[in-house]
Amino acid sequence: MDHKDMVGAVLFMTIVVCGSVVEIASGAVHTVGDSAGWTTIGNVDYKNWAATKTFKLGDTIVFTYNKQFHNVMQVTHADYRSCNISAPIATHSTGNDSIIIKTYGHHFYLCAVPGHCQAGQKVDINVQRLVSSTSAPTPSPIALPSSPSPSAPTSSTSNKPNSATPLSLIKLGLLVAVFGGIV
Ligand SMILES: [Cu+2]
Repeated sequence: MDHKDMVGAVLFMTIVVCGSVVEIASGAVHTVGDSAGWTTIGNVDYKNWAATKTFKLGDTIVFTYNKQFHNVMQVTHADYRSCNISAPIATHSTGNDSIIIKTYGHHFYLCAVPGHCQAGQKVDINVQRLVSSTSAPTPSPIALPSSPSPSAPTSSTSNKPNSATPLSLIKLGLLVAVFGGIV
């Protein structure tokens, strides 16, 4: 391995490591039920808990509980509603389960111990597509008669493509540059 290869390898590793750190740092961690955890004690309102959070792709959902008394089962919407535990999508039972959310939409979880789901130990983690790009949640489409901005001739509502792409493009560009340097 000559010097040029070494430089290329080091650069490549640096990019990989930095990229990973950025991606890890970008995901929030949500402990279900906050300090109460995953339990039937105290009638925790998990629907209310979820409603106070904004879930994004890459976020980590943590279930903390006594594994002697509870578990975590991911189920379909129908099984979530009916507390049916016979066809789980996934089951977790360590007592400290971290689940990274990788897909949009609803993720339904319940405790499969008899009676617990019926008692309210169930939660719906919903990852919505367009979350924080327009930070103002005011639903006022006919707000002010402001003049249309000349810099934005097209629709101002289509702002989703620029959420994740710049970092990826930079990474890709650097990779191409590094490999170009090696070859
Ligand atoms: Cu339980």
